[in-house]
Formats: sequence, structure tokens, C-alpha cells
Amino acid sequence: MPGVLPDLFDAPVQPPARVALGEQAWLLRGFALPHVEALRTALRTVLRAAPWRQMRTPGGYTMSVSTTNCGALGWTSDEQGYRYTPRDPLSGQPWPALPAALQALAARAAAEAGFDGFAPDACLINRYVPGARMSLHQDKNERDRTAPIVSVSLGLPAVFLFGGLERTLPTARYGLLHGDVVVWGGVDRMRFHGVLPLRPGVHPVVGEQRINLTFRRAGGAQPLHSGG
Ligand SMILES: O=C(O)CCC(=O)C(=O)O
Repeated sequence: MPGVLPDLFDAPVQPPARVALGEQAWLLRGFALPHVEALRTALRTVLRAAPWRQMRTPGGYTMSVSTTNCGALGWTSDEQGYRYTPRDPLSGQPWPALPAALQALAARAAAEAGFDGFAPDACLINRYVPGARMSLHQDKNERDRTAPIVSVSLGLPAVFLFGGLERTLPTARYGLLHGDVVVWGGVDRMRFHGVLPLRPGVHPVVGEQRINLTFRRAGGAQPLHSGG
């Protein structure tokens, strides 16, 4: 029966649109692709007010990523520790506002992963150049840990490490591509995670770098939804 079997074998292999990283943790492949231009425009606006800087860790090391923030609260690190601040310590000004389009994207991704009503008040933006990495850590500076974390990747591919609730537990590795979104919350909210050193390359849209935006609820509890 010509024409039957060849169709089966010729079908392109589609990567799964959603990959379960845990009970309440998902990798949403390409979820941000329709919003890349909005993300890049927002990033340019944020950078004019709050340029990249390499923060120092409490232990006195300089982080390999460059960082900025937008939203009511911005994540900051220096010799005094890790914390969220309402103002950019470089300028003394409030962090640039979180653009509505980005807030909506983060809320949609969270809902897709089972977390309705996500209202981020902080967006940490990290820039990785080749060799830059993020060591294994837990996100624990946020007051509201009932809200998930939504992480959007742009540019060069990276290897994301997703571990357990103890640093020593084994980590799984996931390739993160331009436009991918990872969401973790609930029972997976406190899982250790990190990024291996970025390999050199040139991304056709973003160039020789990777940009990661993580949306969080860093201040008080999420607004209550009245429903209906
Ligand atoms: O760059 C990433 O994919 C993860 C970033 C991260 O772990 C963080 O900002 O806490």
C-alpha cells in the first residue's frame, strides 16, 4: 500500500510542548516566542534606567552574570547579603516599572503550569556571556513562597540544572532554548537550581549572549481573587 507507511515515517518529530520537571514544575517549550519583540523592547527601556551591573556576593565574589531588575522590588546582592529593595542602589531611583505585557506573559505561563492568579512584583534579569554561570541555589529571599517562579530564556542555549530540596540531591539537566519558559512552584518551589557555564555561540536574534528573566512575587502575599 504505497502512501501509507511513508507518511508515518516522514512525519517530523515534534519536541514535546511541555516537559514535566516535577510534580508542580514545567518547562514550556517556546511559550515566549510570540512575545520576543515585546520582551526585547521592554529590556531596552529597563536598561536605559537601570543598566547592567555585576553584583558582589556576601562572600566577596563578583557574580559572572550581569544583572538588572524591573518591578516594585528588585533583587540585590552585595557584601551585606541578598535581599529585595524598592530602589536601584546604583541610581537611588525606584526600579523601572514591570511592563504590563511582561506581567501578562508571566501570568499566562504560570496559569499554563497550574498556578492561576500569579501577580509578580519583581523581575530579575540576568545576562550570561560565554562562561557565565549560576551556581546551584534556592530562591529564598521572597516573602511569599506560595507564588511560583516563572523563568523566561532568550538567546543562546543553556543547560539548566534542577535538583531537589537539599543541595546534595542529584540534579537533572535540561537544555533551555530561546523562548522557553520554566515554571516551578508548590511542592517544587524550593528546589535547588542553577545554570552551567554558557557555551560560546551567536544567536541570530540576541547575539553572543543569553538573557534570562525571572518573575517572582517577592513582597507580601498575592492579591486575593474575588472570583466570579
Ligand atoms: O538563568 C536561569 O535560567 C536561572 C536563573 C536563576 O536561577 C535565578 O535567577 O535564580
